[in-house]
Amino acid sequence: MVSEHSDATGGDTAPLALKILVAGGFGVGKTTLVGAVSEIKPLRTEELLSEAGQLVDDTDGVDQKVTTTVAMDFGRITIRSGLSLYLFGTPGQDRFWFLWDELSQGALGAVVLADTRRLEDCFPAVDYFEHRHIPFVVAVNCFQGARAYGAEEVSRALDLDGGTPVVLCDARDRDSGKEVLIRLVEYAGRMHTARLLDSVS
Ligand SMILES: Nc1nc2c(ncn2[C@@H]2O[C@H](COP(=O)(O)OP(=O)(O)O)[C@@H](O)[C@H]2O)c(=O)[nH]1
Ligand SMILES: [Mg+2]
Repeated sequence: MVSEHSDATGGDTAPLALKILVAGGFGVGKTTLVGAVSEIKPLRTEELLSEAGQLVDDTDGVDQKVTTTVAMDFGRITIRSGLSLYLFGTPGQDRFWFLWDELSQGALGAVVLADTRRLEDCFPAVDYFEHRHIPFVVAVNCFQGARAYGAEEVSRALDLDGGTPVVLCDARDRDSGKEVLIRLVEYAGRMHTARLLDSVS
């Protein structure tokens, strides 16, 4: 967790900046989500899919996708006065797994984006955060043409631990993305508090 203590008066209003990861399969809308909610011009490291990459990157079911995020997306959003979130979109392809351990250092929690047409693509991200006890919410990006599933169905299909929130969203919509982030901050806050209480009891 990154926190700034720029308040010279030492009041209790020091701005808080929390680190959030945005994960999920290739083409699920991570770059779109970070771009939609970010107040700063999102930093992207998109590259045209090279011919070589096209042989490895599975673009089945991903419409008109010609770029891929090779390292990560970065953005910032102020949730309320004094509380900012720094968003790190993790690379979607398995060959970039090695970056995750670095990225997840100090993260409050994660958003796992899911597309119900290719739900299995988010299994690795779900496994990763479950194993490391990093709080996460699953955000179902409701693509046009995809059959609408309820949050309950998605939760069962992913075999999530009870309590892990599932939120339906539109990654292109700022308010929708912000709602996902607020759910995550609330949920992660509860999880961290519960762990803290456990550790002292
Ligand atoms: N129809 C629709 N298209 C979307 C949505 N989110 C993303 N896309 C498109 O899906 C493609 C993949 O999105 P992108 O954000 O690059 O995926 P990433 O690989 O997870 O970063 C892009 O062409 C987006 O414009 C959505 O909610 N609805
Ligand atoms: Mg991307």
